[in-house]
Order: sequence, then C-alpha cells, then structure tokens
Amino acid sequence: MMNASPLPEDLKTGILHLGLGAFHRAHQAAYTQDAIAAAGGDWGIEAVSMRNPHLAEVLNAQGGRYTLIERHADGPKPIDMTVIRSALALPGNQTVVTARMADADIRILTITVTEKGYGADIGSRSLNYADTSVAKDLAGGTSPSSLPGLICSGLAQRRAAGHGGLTLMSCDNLPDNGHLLLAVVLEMAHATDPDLADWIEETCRFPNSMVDRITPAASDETFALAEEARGEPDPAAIETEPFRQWVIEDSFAGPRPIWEAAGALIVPDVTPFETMKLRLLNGAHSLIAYLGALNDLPAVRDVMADEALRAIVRAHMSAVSATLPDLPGFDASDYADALIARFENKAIDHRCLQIAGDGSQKLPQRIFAPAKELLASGGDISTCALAVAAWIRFAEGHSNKGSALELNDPLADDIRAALQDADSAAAKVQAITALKGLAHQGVLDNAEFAATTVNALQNMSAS
Ligand code: CS2
Repeated sequence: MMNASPLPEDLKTGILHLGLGAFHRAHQAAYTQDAIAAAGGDWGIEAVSMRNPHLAEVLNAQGGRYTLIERHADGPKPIDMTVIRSALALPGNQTVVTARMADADIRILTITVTEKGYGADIGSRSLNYADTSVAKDLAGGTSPSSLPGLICSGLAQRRAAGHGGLTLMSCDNLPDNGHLLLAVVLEMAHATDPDLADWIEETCRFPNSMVDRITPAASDETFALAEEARGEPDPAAIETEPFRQWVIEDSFAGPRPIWEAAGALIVPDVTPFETMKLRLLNGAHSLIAYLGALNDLPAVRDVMADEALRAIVRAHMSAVSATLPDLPGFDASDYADALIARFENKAIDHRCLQIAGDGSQKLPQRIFAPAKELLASGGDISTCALAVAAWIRFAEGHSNKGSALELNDPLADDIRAALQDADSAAAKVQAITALKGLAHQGVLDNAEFAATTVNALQNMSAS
C-alpha cells in the first residue's frame, strides 16, 4: 500500500532545483509535497540532474513520479512522490536550464550539489580559482559551467526579462551555506557584469538552511521494496530514514511554500542549528566512515554495533558539544543520544564509503572548526585528532586487513602525492598540513593537535 495521494495533475511548478540526487528526492521534495498537500500552492518542482542524463530520462518517463521508502523500525513505508513535475539534465542543456531561472513562475531555486559543487574555496569563502569551470566562467565563456556561472547567467536573463528577484537556497552541509552561495555568486557577477551584482543584492535572497535526513544510496533491496509497493519496477526509487529536519532562515525574495505546514522551522538565524548538526551529526559521521572503512565494516550500523567504536563516537559527540552555541530548548546530550539511535537503525544500510568521499571538503566544518575552538578553550581534542588520523590512514588506500579503499576527493591527486614519500606518522601529518586547498584553519599547525594526530596515526599503524 502506497501512502500519500498524488498532487493535482495541473499543479504548476514554482521551484527549480539543481542536483537531483537521492537527498533532494528524500528531503526537500518530501517537505514540499507535504506542504502543498497541507496548505496548497503551485510549488511543483522542476529538477535538474547536474551530471546524470539517465536519471532525468527515467524520471520523465515516469512523469516525475517515484517511490520514497521510509525505513521505520516496524517496516518500510512506501510513499508515492508526485511533486517533481519534470527533469532536465545539465550536460548539453546549460542554456535551457539558465532560461528556466528567468521564468516568472519560478520563484525559488533550491540547490543540492554537494560541498565541492559551489566552485568555492571553503577556507576563504570566495571563488576557487583552481576550479577549471570557475576559471572558464570568469574568462567569460559562452556556456557557463560552474554553479556561480550558471546562476549569474540565469539571473541576468531574469533581470532582462523584468521579473522580480529569486530566492536561492543552498541545501548542502556547508556552514552559512546561503551566505556562502551569495558570496560566490556576487564575486562572479562583479567580475563579469557589475550591474548584475547590484541587482542581485537588491532583489534576490539567499537564506541559510540546515537540512537533515539520512539517505543511503538506493540498493537492490530499495528497488525490490518499491516494485512490491508500486506493482512495477521503479528505477528512480530511493529509501531514507523516518527522521527529517529542515531549518530555514526567514529571508525570501517572494512567495514560498508553507513548508512549516510540513514541519520545517522558519527562523531568524539558522547558525546554532547548523553548527549543532554539522559538528555532531556530520562530524561523527566522518569519524564513523573512516573508522568503519579501516576496520572493514561496511555500514554505519556495523560501526555502531562495535562497542569500542560506538563509545569513541559517543565520546566525540560529548567533546564537540562543548563548542555549540546556546540553543534554547535544546539539550546537546539528548540530541547526541537521538543521533546514536538514528545511526544504529538496523534498517538503514548507510555505507561508510558513501560518507568517506570528499573528506577534504567536509572535515573543515565537521572536524577542524570544532577542534579550533576546543584548542582555544582547553577542551578534549583527542577524538577530532583521531578523525584526522583515520582520514589520513584511509587516504593511504588500504584497510587494516589490506582491502583497497578508493579515495574519492577533488584533492585526491594532491593528497596521494603528499603522502607518497612520507615515511613516518609525523611526516604524513606534516605533508597533510601543507596541503594546498585544505582549510584546516591553523589546527594542524598547533603543536598539541599535530602531536595527538601523529600519536593516533602511530597507534593505528601498529594495530
Ligand atoms: C553524510 C551526510 O555523506 C555524508 O557526508 O554525513 O550526507 C548525512 O547523511 C546527512 O547530512 C544527514 O542529514
């Protein structure tokens, strides 16, 4: 039995979404579908797959419909998703996509392109000039290829069409994500079309948002459950945990869905929620991912089933809790306990390798930022150092038992080159400290942190 009745056939689209991965289909799409069902509005979604034309074809062949399976403790709950009305693939369609940003009916652009997709240097919060697509767009190519380039081209067309500003919302796990997006878009606009930069500042809004829902990659089990529910195969099916959270800064250029009718929080300042989530959930996730991969444990739930590792994860949460800003009505210890229960969910097969990717883009906000504060306050840095040591060991390419571990990271070549000739734990930590493009915020230059990381690396190598 499928849950959720389909939204009306004639629902119009008001949201353009960039990044059609599983997370969008499990999170923003689910909130938006529920918000429309509860409070109405023409907020159907047009979704753009940034790299994978196949997914857009599959979804279009199904009229945008797909099955979202919530993995509850008492069994899977399939939901019939109908909020995505059409899909596009970006490769070869840049001009079509940017033209959609200029459509008067589109009021909101939401984005999930992962940390590395912003063309940003996370440390300086400005454009990353080493990113070839950014460099190409700055040089004024005709077809934009970076995210800031695409957005500037779309907004230039919108401005020329005389329509009002757009709300552009990042839904990726980056600190101050909306404001970071604004910074790189404005930098690109100033470099290519300064009048456009003024128009963007005056008319568009870039709310910060904190997003949360654990969404593993779809597996054979996902597809089997979806087929059982739908009565036919659904190659666009995905699965997710029951929990979801969305906290959005109250800063919109125009109308928006009544997302609060679906449980979202619209608040003046997202920062305390975002810091809590990035440091406790995502930070612990990265620690789990590297420890799990090194110990040949495939999924988060397997790491949590190992008592010693589980204790390290809980200790990490307690340590970084000391760095969280006050959030009235929120107890860090309860939040940590709830996270442990979510990580333990036996029905969720969330692969360590899925989380382990792009460490150079994730560790700055997840591990180095709290570590910097712990160093300043004399707090416990041991689990942050352990996470860094586990990442370095992971990057060396082999688990403790010798299985090969693939390093997926935009800095992969540089990381491998840095580690190649380092023949001691101290030399490895030094090589990573010197890595260009890793925003460790001075943490690795700190003698105490470096020594603790070297020590953890030595212990790992010895075990
Ligand atoms: C994970 C996140 O893959 C990762 O890096 O830490 O995708 C995590 O599952 C989500 O942020 C949960 O909301």
